[in-house]
Amino acid sequence: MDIVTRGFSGRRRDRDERLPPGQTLVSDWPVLSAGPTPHVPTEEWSLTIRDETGTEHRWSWDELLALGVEDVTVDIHCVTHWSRLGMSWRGVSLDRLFADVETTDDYVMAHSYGGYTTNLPLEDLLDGKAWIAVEADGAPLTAEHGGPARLLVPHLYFWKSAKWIRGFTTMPTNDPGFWEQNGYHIHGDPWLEERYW
Ligand SMILES: Nc1nc2c(c(=O)[nH]1)N[C@H]1C(S)=C(S)[C@@H](COP(=O)(O)O)O[C@H]1N2
Ligand SMILES: [Mo]
Repeated sequence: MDIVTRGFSGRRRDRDERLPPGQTLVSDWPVLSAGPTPHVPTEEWSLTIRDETGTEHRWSWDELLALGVEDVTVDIHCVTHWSRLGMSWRGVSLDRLFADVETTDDYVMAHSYGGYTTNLPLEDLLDGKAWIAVEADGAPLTAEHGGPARLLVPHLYFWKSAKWIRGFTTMPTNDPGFWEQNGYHIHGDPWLEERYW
């Protein structure tokens, strides 16, 4: 990957303040996938939230977009020490999806096409903190970066941003997902360097 040294847009001090401890800026966008890339056509794609009663809330591709897309500019931080600042994304806020869901559970497991999982407290997904992203850098998400849609939770390390998202299951306890079972931190705040445990 290219490490940014000079000429990156933004004042150096501003960049430094936005870079969590132990992170290095990159100018390209590395691909990190634990397995093969699923290819899911949007006509076959759906997103499901399953709550503790077994009730399933489901959105087709068109239904997802009909909830309303928004543009966000955020920084992303990978636990393998690279960060990208000021990335532009387009997606649907998780607030819109969970508006319909009544749950007393405090946690969710995110599930992806292909089998990847990652766990999150519900409070890290709500109040404008997370999106189902469908575009990045002004173009539809490529399959390698999680298209047609991925979870985007920019305030946590990027392994929490599940590519090829297919849904969420609510959970009463914070059960570990794929990387969390393999030594990554249960929460993953880059400002606290919650990398491994
Ligand atoms: N489904 C799925 N989502 C995933 C991964 C994965 O292997 N499978 N890798 C995670 C990790 S470790 C990172 S750093 C980011 C990488 O996203 P990118 O390849 O778009 O940079 O996706 C995260 N989401
Ligand atoms: Mo990662």
